[in-house]
Parts: sequence; structure tokens; C-alpha cells
Amino acid sequence: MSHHIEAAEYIVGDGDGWTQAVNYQRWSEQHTFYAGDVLVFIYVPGQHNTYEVNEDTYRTCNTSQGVVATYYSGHDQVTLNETGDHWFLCNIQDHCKGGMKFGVKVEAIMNTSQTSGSMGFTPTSIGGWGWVWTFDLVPLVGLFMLNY
Ligand SMILES: [Cu+2]
Repeated sequence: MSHHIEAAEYIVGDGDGWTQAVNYQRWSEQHTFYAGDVLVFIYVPGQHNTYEVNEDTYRTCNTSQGVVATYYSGHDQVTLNETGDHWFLCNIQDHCKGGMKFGVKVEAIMNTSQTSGSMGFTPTSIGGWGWVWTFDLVPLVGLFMLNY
């Protein structure tokens, strides 16, 4: 009954795409992202862009440091290879400070055939994100990464 064998692709903002005046944090909270999933940022090139940044840069919108990757194509496909937190923003003018930014927490792929007691689900509060379900499953993460 694994519900997540294949990687999923998500259009950021759904029909709105990647633009201003959309609550992307709310959008991201509607999904559970797993390692290997793909975020697609759709926008008119030059009007926006996609920066993956660290958490500090996400909070401050100051991209003089903490930039992990940049995309400008207007159809940016970002694969969430690593589990853990990923932070994105638009670096055009004041778009980031206007709310054009969000974070996602990427989970390890769940192997539902394994029911050992090592899988511990823990409700965890992440600042400003409300309650989310997280779990630690280091052996599975290791297996997954071997596939890349
Ligand atoms: Cu923008």
C-alpha cells in the first residue's frame, strides 16, 4: 500500500504559478513532499526567478549570502533530492519581502513493507509551520541515496 513509489511533480502555486500575491507557505503546507519530488516554478522569465536559499536568507530576503541555487528559465524544475528543509524565494525587487517565498520539509520515502519499531513518528512543531509529522528513518534514507 505504498502511496508514493514514483516521484511527484508539483506546480508551485498550482494555477497561479510563481507570482506575487499568492500565499506560498499555505500552498506548501497542503502537500507532503518526499525525496525525489519535483517543484516546477512557472513564470514569465525576467519578471520573476527562483532562488533556493538557506533559512536565514529565506527569513531576511537578503540574497548577498546563503544562496544555494538560482533558476531563471520561467519553467524551473527543482528536484528535492535531499531530505530536510528547503527554502525558496523570488529575488526580483521586493517580491521576497512581499511574501514570494516559502519553505518545504522533504521527508524520506516511506517503505510501508517495513514495520519495525525503528520507525518513530513524532509530531514536531516547526517555527511558524504549525504541527507537522516528521520521522527519522536513517537506514531507509541511506538506501534511497544509494539509488542516485
Ligand atoms: Cu518575483
